[in-house]
Amino acid sequence: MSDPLPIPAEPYPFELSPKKCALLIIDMQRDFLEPGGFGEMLGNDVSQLRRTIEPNRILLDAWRAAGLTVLHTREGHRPDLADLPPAKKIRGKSAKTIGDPGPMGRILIRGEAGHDIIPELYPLPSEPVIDKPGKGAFFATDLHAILQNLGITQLVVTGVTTEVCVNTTVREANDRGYECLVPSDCVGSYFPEFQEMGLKMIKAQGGIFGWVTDSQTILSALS
Ligand code: C5J
Repeated sequence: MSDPLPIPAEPYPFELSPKKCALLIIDMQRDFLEPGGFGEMLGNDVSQLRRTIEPNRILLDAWRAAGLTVLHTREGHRPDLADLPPAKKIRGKSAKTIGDPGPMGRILIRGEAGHDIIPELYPLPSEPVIDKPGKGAFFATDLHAILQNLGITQLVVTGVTTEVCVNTTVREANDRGYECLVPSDCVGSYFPEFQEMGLKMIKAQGGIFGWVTDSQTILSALS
């Protein structure tokens, strides 16, 4: 595999350095994606997120086959809720909130079924899983230290949701000096207009905080 691998992207090609580039899969959790989960309970159309599963699975397989670094994140909280800001607990004023009993166990609580990653993309024991209490994967986690220890300087960021945890994480990563590439078909939003704008924001102004491509373009370069 050549290094760097030029990946056609917007606003201009991304120079992917395989040994320094990790696949970071954001919050592909059962409660966000599965019918009957917390996301659907709130009235969201989970099919908007589920279309990202297959492209993510294929990209993950290719990444693993190439022997490259993979990390996963999960949004959630301690069972005692000590890391849950009161403002986040009451946000939305919905009848059920984080920590309450939900359709797949306590909502967004570590160790509960709904908090775990969907089976299609389940982490291997060798792949770090970052449990994050916030939207960004760098806030209150050891992600930055792990990436630095692995010599990672670039991230391919996938997962859900495009405008919330993916966007927040890409912004945080950019501020810490990482170069981020986002494959549009591997990120999803419950809201089509946020999907479109979330991707536009990343690549605007000469790639203000990242690059956008699609998974097939990355796969073609890797093969
Ligand atoms: C994520 C959320 N993962 N939308 N969470 O984006 O609350």
